[in-house]
Amino acid sequence: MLHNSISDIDECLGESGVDYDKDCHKCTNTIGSYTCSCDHGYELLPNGTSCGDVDECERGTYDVDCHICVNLIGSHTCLCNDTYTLDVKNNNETCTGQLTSLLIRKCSP
Ligand SMILES: [Ca+2]
Repeated sequence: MLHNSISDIDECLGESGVDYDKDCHKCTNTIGSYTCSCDHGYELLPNGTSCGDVDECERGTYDVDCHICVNLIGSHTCLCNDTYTLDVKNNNETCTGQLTSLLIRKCSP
């Protein structure tokens, strides 16, 4: 017979990879077990205790300003068309136009 919280072990107070899943980002103790929540860019896997990468490219959840989506573990980035660069202000998840051709001035020798 379980004696409620008295017999419960808080796995979350233990060691990652030993007492709770090493891929569990935020462990929350429950009576008799534990649950996990995952960092941005990850989702809880069906086992309920580990977090896995979300493939934003496959799911099509990336921004329209991302020319070619490249999945990364925990995030994603983009390949940009000519004259565009990754927008660091947007976590490199979009391409931003850089008018580099207009900024290069021809210098007469
Ligand atoms: Ca990803």
